[in-house]
Order: sequence, then structure tokens, then C-alpha cells
Amino acid sequence: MRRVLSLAILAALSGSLLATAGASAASKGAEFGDTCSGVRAGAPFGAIFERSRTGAQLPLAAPTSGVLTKWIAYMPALFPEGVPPLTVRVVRAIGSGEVEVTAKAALESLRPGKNEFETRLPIEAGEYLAFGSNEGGTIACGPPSAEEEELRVQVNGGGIAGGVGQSIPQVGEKAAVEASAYRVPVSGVIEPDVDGDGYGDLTQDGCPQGAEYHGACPTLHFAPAYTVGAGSVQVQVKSSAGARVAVTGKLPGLGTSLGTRKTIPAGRYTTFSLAIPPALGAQLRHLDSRKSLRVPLVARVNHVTGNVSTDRLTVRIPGRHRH
Ligand SMILES: [Ca+2]
Repeated sequence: MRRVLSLAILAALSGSLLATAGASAASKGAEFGDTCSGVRAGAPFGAIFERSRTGAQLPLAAPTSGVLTKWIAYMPALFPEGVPPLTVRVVRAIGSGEVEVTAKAALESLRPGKNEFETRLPIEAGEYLAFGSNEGGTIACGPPSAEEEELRVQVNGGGIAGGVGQSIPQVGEKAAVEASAYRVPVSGVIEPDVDGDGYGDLTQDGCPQGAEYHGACPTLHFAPAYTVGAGSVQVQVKSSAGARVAVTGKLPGLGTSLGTRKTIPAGRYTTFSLAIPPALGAQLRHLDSRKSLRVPLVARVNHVTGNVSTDRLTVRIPGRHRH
């Protein structure tokens, strides 16, 4: 079975285009691809992607690494018959004549006009969206018209195999690419994934500060009451979600700290026992029992950056020197 991918080739991006993509990424993700309207079925490939095109409005390849959160297909007003469900494959160019499929979205039944589909696929800068089906057959915007050719709109794209009965590559597979001049009516939206959990940080990830959570980040609360014993201080902490929590305190001027950590369940106060270190014990023995030492404590969820999953409590530890 012959596998041929048709790839489109991509024009160099100007600095201003890149700057625009970066600015929009801050709020709603960066769009890339081609927004041309599909006009024809039966491009002789099972999947096609655009690599370069003179005058492209958007980057044709993913401008950054992150998560593909949406793909958009611009279909003809008169939708052709016999088009199978379509999807996008994320493809990475290997040299000029081959690609590897790194991810694939779900197959979708398309309708006339603009079609938008939510997805969640890892994507790296420089990868392309190849538009096609599972069984051969796709829709393209068509090669440049004679008029466009006069304006030197050149598309360098790639077609991946796909006559009827030919399979096209699945995730992890490679395919040869055959050059084509088709534009591809597909764009994608990419969001950053700073914590690397596979959820787009702008719209999919409720806790982009930590890879262990993609719902809301846990919130922590100290109980206001605490107990000071001979050798330790007991405080209570609860979390909105099960979490590995560290409670620590700095002792200014003593060059030491106190702290402990444990995994706690959601919604229930759990006791943390903080051993009083020798240096603090020594200081307390010299401190008048009518006075106390203020020790600021902080509770944090492990591996969640910033202050979103923290709480603070200052405990007062009485002196132990009696007259
Ligand atoms: Ca994320």
C-alpha cells in the first residue's frame, strides 16, 4: 500500500505577523492555519496540509508549543455528497518529503459553512494540521486560480495518501508527502500549557499553576485555633481537594525553620504537628512566660506555584522562663 502525504509549503512569516499571534495568545490562544473556504471534494489525497503560501494571513504552522484546543473547518455552502467524517491530524515534518502523525482529533461530521470543534491535543511549534478522513477523501480550497497565480500566490502543501481504499497514517505512523498546490480550509487555536498537564491554560485548565490539577486549584484554610505543646505546635489545615500539603514556619534570627508535610483529604481539618526545633526551645526557655514569640506559618500545596493554594497563620508561642 502506498502512502503519500501531500504537504503545502509555507511562506516566511514576517515579524509583524508573529507579534500579532503573540498578542492574541495572551487572551484567547493563537490561531494558525488557513481560513479559505473549502470548495471541492476529491483532492487526490486522504489528508492535506499547507506548508507555505505567499501572502498567508496566519502562521500556517503552530507558532508556539502548547495544546490545540480548537480546530475550525471552512466548508462549502453546498456541501459535497459522499464526504466521510473528517478530522485533523497533527503532523511533524521529517525532512521535506515525510511527516509523522503526532496526534489526531476525533472524526466529525461537517456541515456547510464554518465548523468549530473543541479538542485537546499536544502540539509543538512548527507542526501542521493535516485535514482528512480515516478512509481517504478530504476537502480543499482548490489550487490557486489563474488570477491568483498572476499575483504569485503559491501554495506549497503536502498530501498524505488517500485514494478510496487506502488507509492514511494514524498517530505514531509516518507517511510520505507529495507536493500539492491545494490550500487547506482548516485553522487551529493553540493555548500555552505552562504546567505541562495537557490542558490549555487559557480555557481548559482551572489550575495552570500546577500539573496535578486541571479543575480549580485547591484552596487551603488554617483553623484559627491551634495548640502549643512541650515539644510541638499543632495546627489544623483543610483543603478543597485532596492534596499534598506542606506547613512551614520561619524563625527569624534563629537560622532555622519548622515544618512538616502530609497528604490530606478534601474538606476535613487535618492536624499537622510541627516539632519545636532545639534553637527555638532554647529561645523560649529564656523568654519571659508573660511574653510570647510570634511565628508566621504558611501552608502550601506541593507543586502549585504562586499563592493560589496557600494560607497563612501566625501562632504565638509563650515564653517558658518563670520568675
Ligand atoms: Ca495546563
